Amino acid sequence: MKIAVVGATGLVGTEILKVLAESSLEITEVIPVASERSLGKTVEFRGQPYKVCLADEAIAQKPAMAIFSAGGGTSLELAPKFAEAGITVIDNSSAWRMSPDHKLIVPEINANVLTSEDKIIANPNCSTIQMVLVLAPLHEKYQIKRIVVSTYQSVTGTGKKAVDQMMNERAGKQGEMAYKYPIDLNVIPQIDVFLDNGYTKEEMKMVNETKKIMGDDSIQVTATAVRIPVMGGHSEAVNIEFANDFDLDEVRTLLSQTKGVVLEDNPSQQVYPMPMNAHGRNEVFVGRIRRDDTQPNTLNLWIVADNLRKGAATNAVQIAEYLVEAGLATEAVEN
Ligand code: 2RA
Repeated sequence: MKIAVVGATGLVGTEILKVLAESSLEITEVIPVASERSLGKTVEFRGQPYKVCLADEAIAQKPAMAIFSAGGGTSLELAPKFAEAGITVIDNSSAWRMSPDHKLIVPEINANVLTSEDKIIANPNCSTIQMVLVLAPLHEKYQIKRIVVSTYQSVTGTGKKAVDQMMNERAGKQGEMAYKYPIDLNVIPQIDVFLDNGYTKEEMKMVNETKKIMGDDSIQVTATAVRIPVMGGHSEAVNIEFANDFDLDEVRTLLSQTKGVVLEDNPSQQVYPMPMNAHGRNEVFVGRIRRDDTQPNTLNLWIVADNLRKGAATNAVQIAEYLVEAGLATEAVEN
């Protein structure tokens, strides 16, 4: 099977190539796609160099699938072209996520809604994916009424320019700024642009995408998204009010049995999730599980995941694996 990676030279694109190399997909060739300014560059896949090409050349090679991580504008322009050629697109941008005609997928939760008609499939925002993976089994068991989440997000979520800004600041060097303010030794309570309601786009993604993935508009979500000078993963403090009461041991057991979730919850040994440990891992880590004593049926927990892995590349590759396993990419595979 041939697979295209659109935006192959970016931080997420590079991670997609790594995750693809580790995946169970039988890949005969990757087709790295980038903009004209990256032409001449090569990327590495399973030890082999592959020259980047433009979108039209990639479409002509008829890959089975294309994983996009090239921003919303590129996706709006190019994803339909790939789809029209029969190539299933898995898109990391926000372009299609809230479209009623497109599915928003976290494979462990809702891959079963996919059909062979779905030619552009949306990958959710990183901070949403890690939260819903932990909350979905709890919703099923106790029914979530309201979520209050505060995020502590890695600079890798912004991209290479932000990583460079932080490293330059640490080294005392001048350089290009990804953020309006210094990020090292600082905390910036703004991710993406502000909307009319006073929330940022990142915060509203968590609100709206959570309802769509969980298939339940009654879930109330309020979010504060914050950038911190960290690499390796996003962290989230989450307060969840349920309709029904829960037992803490039962919650721990449920989460320890949830696919893709790792329970790290042993306060007496100071064991809890941290981005330093989540870095490079495909799983979502949960700990600091405790009852919120200030109101009934309410739980606090702490969730960490590598935002470039499960928050982006891993989730996209898992969608691709599901499509192949479910026989939904069959036609394209035969191309
Ligand atoms: C961020 N959510 O961390 C974004 C990346 N998609 O800024």
